[in-house]
Amino acid sequence: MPLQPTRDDKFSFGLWTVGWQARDPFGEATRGPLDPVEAVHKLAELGAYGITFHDDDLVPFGSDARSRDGILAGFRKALDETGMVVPMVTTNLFTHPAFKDGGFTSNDRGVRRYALRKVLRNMDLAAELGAKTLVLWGGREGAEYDVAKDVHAALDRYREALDVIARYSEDNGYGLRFAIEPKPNEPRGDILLPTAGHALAFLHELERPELFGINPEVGHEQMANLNFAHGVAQALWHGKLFHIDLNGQHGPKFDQDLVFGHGDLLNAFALVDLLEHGAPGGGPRYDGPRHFDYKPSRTEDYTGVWASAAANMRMYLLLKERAQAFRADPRVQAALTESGVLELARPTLDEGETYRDLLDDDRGFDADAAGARGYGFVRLHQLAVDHLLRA
Ligand SMILES: [Mn+2]
Repeated sequence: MPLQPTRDDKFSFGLWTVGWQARDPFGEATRGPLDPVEAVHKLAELGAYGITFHDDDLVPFGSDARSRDGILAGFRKALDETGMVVPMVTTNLFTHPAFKDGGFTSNDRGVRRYALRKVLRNMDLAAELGAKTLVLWGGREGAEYDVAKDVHAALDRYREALDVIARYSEDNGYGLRFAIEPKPNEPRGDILLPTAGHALAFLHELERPELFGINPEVGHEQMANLNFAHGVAQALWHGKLFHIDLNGQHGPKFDQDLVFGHGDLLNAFALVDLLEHGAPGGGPRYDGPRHFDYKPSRTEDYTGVWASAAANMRMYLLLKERAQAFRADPRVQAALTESGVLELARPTLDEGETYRDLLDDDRGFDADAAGARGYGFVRLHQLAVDHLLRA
């Protein structure tokens, strides 16, 4: 399988990823600014099909109408020249000091109203550029102090905002889908909707839940010490994997935003296997953009930035190739059967069987034999590792 990415691979990057100037809480920028037009050309050359952005990544906060129009014209020209698309757009509700206590859930009502206007205006731009998905990352929606945030009221305001956003999209015929991006903490001490599970539960309380899904990010779930592939499997099970942010993270620590696969490689293997093939016993595959939300490390110059962008795509394709070999291996299929992995897809009750029938059926089951059985999971896992290492 060729490791050169093509448009069919649907690789996309945030403008804020390759464009990150590597300013962190302890140090100044180590790289100069990147022109969005150059980002489009360079990513297209490397094999990406899409580029995404926060409103302020493309049109700097506070720009007047004239410079806005100029920037957009140049950006659109670059898209036309390269055939790059904008599959997703998102809104920055975190950089400006006004958002220090949040956007939709700020204790300040004026800020909440301003945040909503900012998102609605960004939806006009999203629709104009043909984006299908609006990602909602509420990085400042949260608190450092438990007594300083009425979480009940904050969730009411969160729901209110998302209901307004959905109505605006439907009334204008934009047909956008919305993807909530969970994160447990950073920049706030605690962020609302901290994990995939919280976001999945919340979206069912909205006026139009069918328009909402989630945008889980590898590092965000792993910061909470959760299994990312399991979270994605559950999102797929709910039909709610609307978008995905791929990157790398080493367990619970600050948000590292490493290249995809440069953290927990085994979990990345399981993830790509799941996205590409669906669950082993049957289930939906993911057909949306493979979106990289990483940060080229602060140690890199622009040569290193483009090398890291290419590394994300190469990593995905390598894992895809390894997952295909894993699935195609007859020894793996035999091990999956022996381990009962495939049997799990069989309903526990027979068709038409009732709990009465079940209660009557106490013959034939030997609890001691079941307790003595070996599942062979370690052998199965080692087969996966062998394939991953091309052993
Ligand atoms: Mn992200």
